[in-house]
Amino acid sequence: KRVYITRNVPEIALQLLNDNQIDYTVWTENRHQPAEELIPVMKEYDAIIVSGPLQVDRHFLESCRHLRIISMMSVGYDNVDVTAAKDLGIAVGNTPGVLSGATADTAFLLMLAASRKAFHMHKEILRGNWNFWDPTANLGLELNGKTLGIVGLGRIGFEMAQRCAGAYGMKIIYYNRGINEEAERQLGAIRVSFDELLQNSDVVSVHTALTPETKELFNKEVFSKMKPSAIFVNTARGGIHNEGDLIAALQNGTIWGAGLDVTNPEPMTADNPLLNMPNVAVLPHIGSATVDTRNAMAAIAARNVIRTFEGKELEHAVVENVTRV
Ligand code: 8YV
Repeated sequence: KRVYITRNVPEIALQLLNDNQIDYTVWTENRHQPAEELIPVMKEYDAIIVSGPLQVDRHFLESCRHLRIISMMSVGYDNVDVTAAKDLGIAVGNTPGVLSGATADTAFLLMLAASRKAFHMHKEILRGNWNFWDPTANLGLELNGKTLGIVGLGRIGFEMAQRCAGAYGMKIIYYNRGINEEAERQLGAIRVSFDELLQNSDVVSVHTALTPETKELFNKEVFSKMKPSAIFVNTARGGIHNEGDLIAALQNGTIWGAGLDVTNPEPMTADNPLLNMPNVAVLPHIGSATVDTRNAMAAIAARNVIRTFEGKELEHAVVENVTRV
């Protein structure tokens, strides 16, 4: 049995594969290997551990003769054609739960950094502009007692809501397909329509998957319904906002600020106007990037592969393990 691993992964994953006498190849070059380059190689492999933006489409899957599982080292799987995997009898695993705290920390950090223009101030100091103090300069917004609107109240959204309710007594409203009883009971969260959320939130934080329904959900029209004092936070997927519309909304004062761990496209270039806006904080997709979380993600990704070879159910399945058709 052989496993292809698309990026360097924490040692724990390799240890688990070694312990189970499973051979693996790790792509170690410092660039993402594109699908067309990987396809000819994949004929030799029974499993793939995917980290990063590899496009796993129907053509890719049809070309992998022996593939039994796509083991995502991520919670998101928007880059995988799940229907094609199902049709071809290829399992798909992911790593939910273990990254919720770290990702919510990143959302919280970005919200706070945007509200106090922290990244911009840091840049000014690096430029030698420490003495730009003035009583009317550098003014941010406070979060205490404000309203947080969560779009997609799953595990990560819940952790973000918990942090904001705990730290600032923020009122939590949410837009979600279903009711989140735990959030309503524990945090007094109130489920509202999308428009109500936009109109009433001081911070809108996105925690939903990228799907055809959420693709560019945040566009010119949607930003125009938000408060001019609102902060938009996206730690989910860059594809959920239209970046041109976001830039325009920030430039013309439609909304106040933004905190982004994900951009559209990724990577963003250094000349992106978002990087020069005082009220905007940007990070390079580091939501789950802590030692503890990445170890936990790598271990689940490896165990999902091992369990597939043992004919067992996956630890976390997007497409359950079935005999390959
Ligand atoms: C990963 C993520 O870092 O879990 C996700 O969906 O976006 C991140 O945790 C990224 O997908 C690389 O695997």
